[in-house]
Amino acid sequence: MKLTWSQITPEAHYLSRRAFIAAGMASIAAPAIALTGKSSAFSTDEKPNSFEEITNYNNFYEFGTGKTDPATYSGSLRPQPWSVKIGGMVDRPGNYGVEDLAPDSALEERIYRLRCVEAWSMVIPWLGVPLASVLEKAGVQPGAKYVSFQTLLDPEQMPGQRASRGIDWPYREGLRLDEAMHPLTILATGLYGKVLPNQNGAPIRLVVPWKYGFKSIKSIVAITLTDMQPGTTWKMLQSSEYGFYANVNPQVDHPRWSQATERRIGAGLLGGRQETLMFNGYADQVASMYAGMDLAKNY
Ligand SMILES: Nc1nc2c(c(=O)[nH]1)N[C@H]1C(S)=C(S)[C@@H](COP(=O)(O)O)O[C@H]1N2
Ligand SMILES: [Mo]
Repeated sequence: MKLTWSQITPEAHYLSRRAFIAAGMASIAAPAIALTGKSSAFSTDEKPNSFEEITNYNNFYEFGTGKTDPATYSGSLRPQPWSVKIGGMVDRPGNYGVEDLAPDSALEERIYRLRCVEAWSMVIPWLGVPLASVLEKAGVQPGAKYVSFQTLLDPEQMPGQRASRGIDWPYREGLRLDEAMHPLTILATGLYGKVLPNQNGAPIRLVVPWKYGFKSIKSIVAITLTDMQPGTTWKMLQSSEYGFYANVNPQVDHPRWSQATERRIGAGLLGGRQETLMFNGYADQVASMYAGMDLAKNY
């Protein structure tokens, strides 16, 4: 039986309250509502990283490229009210409120490994809903083959967008439809039993645990169903280094570094490196989607 986070740590509330204060402006804006999620057989029983680690070591270039920049500067993001424009090859296009796409009553707790392409990793107790449940609300049309996602474009709320950093804002990501419909793929609206902090992609972000972290796009404002592979930010920036698939694969190195091992954040300077697993340890669930594909070419 899987325990939920609150069952494992009765002191979670005390700890997260401290973290809440430590994380500064960005999370003070989030209401201190306790969210609960049904436990899931997809959760790992590995020890989650602390709330402090998860909310102070981030990649969110819209707020700067330093790991602490998102925690320091994301207070300018206004995650409420927020709607997601779902369009393209769907029966019911329109603007959907976050509370309708991911009602509190539907939330599941998914404790997932997150493996960044930069070779660090964490374990994060997300709260969210299957992306499939959201796509079913909009009604996917038969010809649709891909799903594309866009982050908010607003340099006033996201000052990092004033600098190009080679990125053609907004940040964009995409999945094949079968990947999008896979039960491991979620849209997260919370973590550690609370509303998603701004630095983690408030109010709603993608989580695809078998792919490098850059696929898990934050602060989503648009989801579009298409019949062509959509452009994706890191591939557009440097396609020789970052592909569309971006499946975690210890056998296919990044041109500038090995992907064979990873540094687990918080595991300590000495004991911190561990082997990276194929599909980030989710091979039993996802490998069949890539049967017959050359994963060295489709990186
Ligand atoms: N919009 C947007 N989404 C993003 C990013 C970003 O810079 N902008 N960084 C990605 C990368 S590289 C990683 S590793 C994860 C990090 O998620 P976390 O900060 O919640 O751990 O977010 C991904 N989603
Ligand atoms: Mo990343």
